[in-house]
Amino acid sequence: MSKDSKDKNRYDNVAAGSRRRFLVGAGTALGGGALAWSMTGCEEGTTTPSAAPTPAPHKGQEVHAAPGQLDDYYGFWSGGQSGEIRILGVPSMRELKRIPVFNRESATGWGATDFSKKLLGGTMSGDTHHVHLSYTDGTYDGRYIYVNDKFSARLARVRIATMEVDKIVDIPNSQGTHGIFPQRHKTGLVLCNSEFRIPQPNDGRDMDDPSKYAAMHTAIDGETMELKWQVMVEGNMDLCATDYTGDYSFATCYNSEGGVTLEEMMAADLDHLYVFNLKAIQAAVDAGKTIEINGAKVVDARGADSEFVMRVPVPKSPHGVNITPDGKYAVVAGKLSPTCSVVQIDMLADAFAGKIKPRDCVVAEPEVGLGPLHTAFDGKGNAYTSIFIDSVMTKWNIDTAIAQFKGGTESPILDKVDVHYQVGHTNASMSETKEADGKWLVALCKFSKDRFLPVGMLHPENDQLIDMTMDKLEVVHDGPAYSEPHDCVIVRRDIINTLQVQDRKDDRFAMYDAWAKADGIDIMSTNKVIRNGKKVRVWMTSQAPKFGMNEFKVKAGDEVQVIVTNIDNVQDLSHGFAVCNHDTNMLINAQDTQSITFTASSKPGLYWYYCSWFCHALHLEMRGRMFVEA
Ligand code: CUK
Ligand code: CUA
Repeated sequence: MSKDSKDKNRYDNVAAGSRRRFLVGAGTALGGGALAWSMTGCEEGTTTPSAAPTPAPHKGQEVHAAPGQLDDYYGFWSGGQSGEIRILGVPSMRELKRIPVFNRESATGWGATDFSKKLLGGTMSGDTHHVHLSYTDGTYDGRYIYVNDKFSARLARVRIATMEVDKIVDIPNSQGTHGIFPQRHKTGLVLCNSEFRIPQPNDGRDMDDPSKYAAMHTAIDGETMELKWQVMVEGNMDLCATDYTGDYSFATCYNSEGGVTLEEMMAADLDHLYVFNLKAIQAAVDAGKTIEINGAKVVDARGADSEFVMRVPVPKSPHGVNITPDGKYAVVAGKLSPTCSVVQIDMLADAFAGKIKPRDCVVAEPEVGLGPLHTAFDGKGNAYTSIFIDSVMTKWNIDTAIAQFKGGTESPILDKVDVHYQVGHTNASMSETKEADGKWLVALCKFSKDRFLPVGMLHPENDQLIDMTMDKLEVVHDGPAYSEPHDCVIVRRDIINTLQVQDRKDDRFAMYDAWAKADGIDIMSTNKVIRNGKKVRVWMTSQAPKFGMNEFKVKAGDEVQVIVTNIDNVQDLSHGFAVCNHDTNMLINAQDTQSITFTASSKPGLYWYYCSWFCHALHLEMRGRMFVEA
């Protein structure tokens, strides 16, 4: 038997065995067999590549982008533990750029420049899971990208015009900031879930008393990136979503048990979708009905349902929550239940008013496969749910699922396509807007196993592209990805407009302008060394292929700040500034200014500085001498 067919059999056996169980408990398929299987699908030891059979020619949309041809969509991928955001072209799946966010990056100097250091505050790693763009009137407005840091409870914002981070905010009283989602009716609040429950306040009290732990649903102002309020709830929160009207935000709660071990967290057959009533919360905040914890205004909504928070019971350890493009339904993926729960949003007001029970708002619960995680939409009434354990994408019809829930006999399941392997997030072109267009679906697979040449113990992930314009879903591209994208959004290219040269409008420039004013210099033309005790500030221009200064002198151990302004006014004419043997490099784009501060070597001598980004035929000659005097 070939390795492929052996693996296929093993897959079939596990999947068939697991499907018999409606709910999955600890020690059954997910707890033991299936997950263990997914981790050990390959034989131990070394592997040799064995290619899958050549697929039949694809009959749907054009996938390949020929040389020089542009993609129709931008894909914004989170970078997981790499701490970054990545930009891909869709459908070619070509990686176009990485935006460093919470990570230190050598190429651009992010995390080393003065501005990025100020934003990062010394925390140089991050875990980005969820990347979402700002909205106006239910669709992307092309202004900002928001992304979470799960490691250190932060939210960052990228200005789309520059594709650079312009703000980072710390989220207090939170650990494991995971799901985030901006409001969709306007650029308003960005809601952020803390996944891990902690004592409140977390100051050494109640450390070993989980009954006292709580989690925060936090609202950050998407314009100012300031903390507005927090709502404290008893259960943990995983994924986040907002409606299209500004009334509600949502959080899945997989640990309503309040457990601290795996077994405890998986005990209950029903957990919750938390529904947050944003107007009631805002009214309480405005009326001062909050408590203060570490400077945050906190609405305490623990325990029972209230005007602030309602708990819709859904099976079991739910993960993703996604809102249909028409704004009518929240689709909650069951994770440990092979179902998605469809919650009708316009029934929530009656449930808040006590006229119906929260569970009455669940209007469908189709069986979609084992381990449903996330759902995308085509804007034509169909949903596409990623199924982790079965390694499939399931296409299902929402109206048929609702009819089935009322007793109808037609199956809502329209198609299932194998993906390779263990798909986490999925998303589709414009899926999270009212303009969902049903063109391209991606499956972000956590394991790639035999799909690529072996590259050592850590395999790439496999971001697969699926054509969703035909009756049958068809995988049309394997996209190896470095660890570890969780989520992505796919955005029509006409929405994204970026600068070719810097417009100098970010906060960063106010900082340089203040320094220039203090030093009495013209930032765009002055080349000057200004000494202030042990501190030396070097103002320098760059214009291909020369720096404005061929040499400067400092003393051993000086604190040296170099501020470089790239006065070239030409698209893609970027320079770098690197100082040999000083762990110092930064990128300076056209018409941009960047600054970096370092300590001059304790060893007197000559240290060359040079342009590290290829800019000109005489790029190698673009350098100068830093003399470090005793
Ligand atoms: S989570 Cu990773 S697969 Cu962080 Cu959105 Cu679902
Ligand atoms: Cu300037 Cu290379």
